[in-house]
Amino acid sequence: MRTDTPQTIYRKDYTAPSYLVDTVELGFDLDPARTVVANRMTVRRNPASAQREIELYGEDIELVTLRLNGRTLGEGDYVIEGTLLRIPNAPEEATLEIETICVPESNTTLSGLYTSNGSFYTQCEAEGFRRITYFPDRPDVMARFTVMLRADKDKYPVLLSNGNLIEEGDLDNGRHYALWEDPFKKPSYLFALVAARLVCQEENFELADGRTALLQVWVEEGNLDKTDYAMQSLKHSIRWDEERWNLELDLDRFMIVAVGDFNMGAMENKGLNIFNTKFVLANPRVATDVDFQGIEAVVGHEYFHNWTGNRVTCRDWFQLSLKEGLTVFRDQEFSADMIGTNTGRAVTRIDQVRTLRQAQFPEDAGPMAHPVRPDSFVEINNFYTVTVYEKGAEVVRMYQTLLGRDGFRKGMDLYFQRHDEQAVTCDDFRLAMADANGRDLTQFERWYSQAGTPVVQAETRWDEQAQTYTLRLVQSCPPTPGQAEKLPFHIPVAIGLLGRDGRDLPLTVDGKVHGKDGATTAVLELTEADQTFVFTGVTEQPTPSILRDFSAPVILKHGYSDAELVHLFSHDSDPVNRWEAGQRLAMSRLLKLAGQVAAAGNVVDRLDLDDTFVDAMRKILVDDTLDPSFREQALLLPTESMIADQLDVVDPLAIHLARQFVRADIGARLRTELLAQYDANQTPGEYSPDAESIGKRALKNLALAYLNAAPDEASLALAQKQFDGATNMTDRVAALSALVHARAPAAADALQRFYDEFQGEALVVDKWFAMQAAAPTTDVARVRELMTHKAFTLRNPNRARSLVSTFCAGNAVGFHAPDGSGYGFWAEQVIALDALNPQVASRLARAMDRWRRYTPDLQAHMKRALQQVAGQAKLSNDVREVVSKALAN
Ligand code: B3K
Ligand code: ZN
Repeated sequence: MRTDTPQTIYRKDYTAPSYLVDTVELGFDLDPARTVVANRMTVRRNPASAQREIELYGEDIELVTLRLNGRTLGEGDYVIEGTLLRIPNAPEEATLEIETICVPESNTTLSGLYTSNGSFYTQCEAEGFRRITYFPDRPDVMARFTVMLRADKDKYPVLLSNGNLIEEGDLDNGRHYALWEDPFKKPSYLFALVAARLVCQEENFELADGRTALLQVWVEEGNLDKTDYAMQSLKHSIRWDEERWNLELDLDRFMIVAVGDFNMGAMENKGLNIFNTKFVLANPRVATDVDFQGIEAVVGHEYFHNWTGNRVTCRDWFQLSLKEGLTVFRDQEFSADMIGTNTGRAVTRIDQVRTLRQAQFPEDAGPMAHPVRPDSFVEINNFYTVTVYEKGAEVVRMYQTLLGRDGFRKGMDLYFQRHDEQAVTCDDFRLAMADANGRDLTQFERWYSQAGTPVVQAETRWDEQAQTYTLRLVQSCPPTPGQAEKLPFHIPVAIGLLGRDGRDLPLTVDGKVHGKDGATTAVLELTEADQTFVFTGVTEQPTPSILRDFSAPVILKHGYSDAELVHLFSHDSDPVNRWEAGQRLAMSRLLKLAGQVAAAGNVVDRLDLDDTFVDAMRKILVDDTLDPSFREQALLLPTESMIADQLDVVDPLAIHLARQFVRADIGARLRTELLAQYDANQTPGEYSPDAESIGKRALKNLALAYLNAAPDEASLALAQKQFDGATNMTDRVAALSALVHARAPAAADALQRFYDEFQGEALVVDKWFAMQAAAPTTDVARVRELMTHKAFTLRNPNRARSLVSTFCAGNAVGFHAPDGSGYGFWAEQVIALDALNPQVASRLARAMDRWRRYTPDLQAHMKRALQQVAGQAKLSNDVREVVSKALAN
């Protein structure tokens, strides 16, 4: 917790490290109240640096001794300023021996070495290693690590660290030891240790080159019945990386450890991935389909980091997207390949587009907007964002769209060939792509340097006489903090033209014939601010399907008529744009209705939903030729946050009421069809998280939700019956949530029964809190009451998020109560959490990001709450950065 003025760090100020570290030997005497860390490292001057001082970082640790080449250094030999320890006049080469003490049991930040349920875990990315020992804790210093762990054998029977186990044995006083050695050099942020009472599921797995690797999934006793899916996902990940990228596991042993107290999803420490239990533990009884999918994606993601992140790492934290954007792209492709079918791939793509619109576009339009490769930060932990991750993945995807799959693969191969075991930059990646394909990707760099979501405006004209179709694309990008003017981006625009019969027309653009091999999508390259493309041989007035597969993270504007959208919604061969047409139809209705509700003073009165829209939805709903998973996506309305994003003045209640009206009206008018789909998409028999079953359950449960949006006795009974008879968590929570959202009289009883049955399962209790936090019937008073529940604690990130963050970020009606009580609650919780865990607090703080967009009354309340937090004398850099950027002009 700091009280000094936070410092801004700039990318342009990067300098090479003054000293390099060749080897590090760490010795840990683990004790929750007083852990002694002995660190011996060999360092040498970096020829690439003009700086002559050794620079080490340390935070919240007590320095006991510091020796240089055997000589103990005294006060005058080194300088400590804040977190920086400098040793001037250091020799070219040196052995440094440093002893420090830390207190894991009182480390509530969950960064560095901490205890969870009595056992030891670490989290070092981004700058947690300095909370363990003094070190040049920056990603461009890569060293070989050897780690000796010593701890009480009874309490901590399992001692793990990175790499290979070299030796283990017993010591005096009931203690034991384990010696680990990581054969690869790595930056300190990838260091990890675990000392715990755990059990594991393990397996020997044969790699492509014939070697076998030992795979282990470590969990607390009692959770061994929930490790199968993580293990299976790990094996699939290893195989996929071999087959798609020719990348092999480079270790003899690969471990995953699940821990209940964890700030984010998981961490890719070399050979010892540490995971939030949420992304490991699953069986049908406790985990939903979405949980299973999350596990596959995150296990994949962390495993894929072994090459994109670990073998090739980041030069500095501004380059974070080099590893995160690329690894998200890889995990997205993995998930899509695991499904295999075309629609399956498209459904994963639609999900990605929804995430961008739900979270990234708002970020890009708010006070925390930053480029994929930021230019500055106060606290790097604030930059593990949807922009760096998800928009970063879109940027990587655009290379593949521009270069083709083979071209992209060549670029990847060259990237590894050039940069294995190096710490590099986003530019290095871009250059590998360019060089491997003989392409100039200079302009493409702007995707890394310019923030904000580009807007592409499309105008079209068909000339019957000349049989030409002209497409004019005009791009612009709104200003973002620190960037008033933007230059044109290099945007791949995938396009197809639909004929009157709904089929794709053959394409000839600017003299180039596309689709020789039957493909009827062309990838246009928009590089100018205003550019025109001419299609020739167009014999009929087409309907344009622009930005197929969401070929770029932009906002596409085009004056589509309802008739054109219905045509696309019924026929587009590109499933993503087919879905998109439905979203456009829905959005125009939602915006109009929200306006009407607001004008009537937030009363839902005489609203009307047109037949065109309802009929279009009906047609998709009953179309058995379409996968249920696609139909479910097509029937999902844009979220309240996506609607808000379209408005200059946001009235959250009006949006909610309008959206509820549409849901209820669809529920009532499509009752027969929804019931039929409910019956047709049952998945009897043993639960399986395969894509087809997941799709069926999703459509069935969406039908249940629609039916209960305007509930009658029969729909409520259906939900109750599903709740009572559910054999898996997906169906159970869907039914419970239908009852809760319908304000069913039986909801309270169902919630209680749910809690009673699952109170021993922490992850299910999180769902129980989250479901209540998100219900529009839940107000601040109810949240406060839930906070007094014996199962609630702010100290566990998952639990704090399940109730407090879900309410603040996922319950617009309750949070934006007209009296400002939601904001007062927010301020209180941000402050309370900040004292415990700045990273979790700072995430919560972002719930107020877009406060300037709300109605004047709400804005005034929000500003007061922000000022209340900003006015705290003691605040972490994390929260300080977020609230001061929100308040800045
Ligand atoms: N690399 C970690 C995230 C670390 C977050 C530090 N605040 C997980 C991941 O992206 O795989
Ligand atoms: Zn990652």
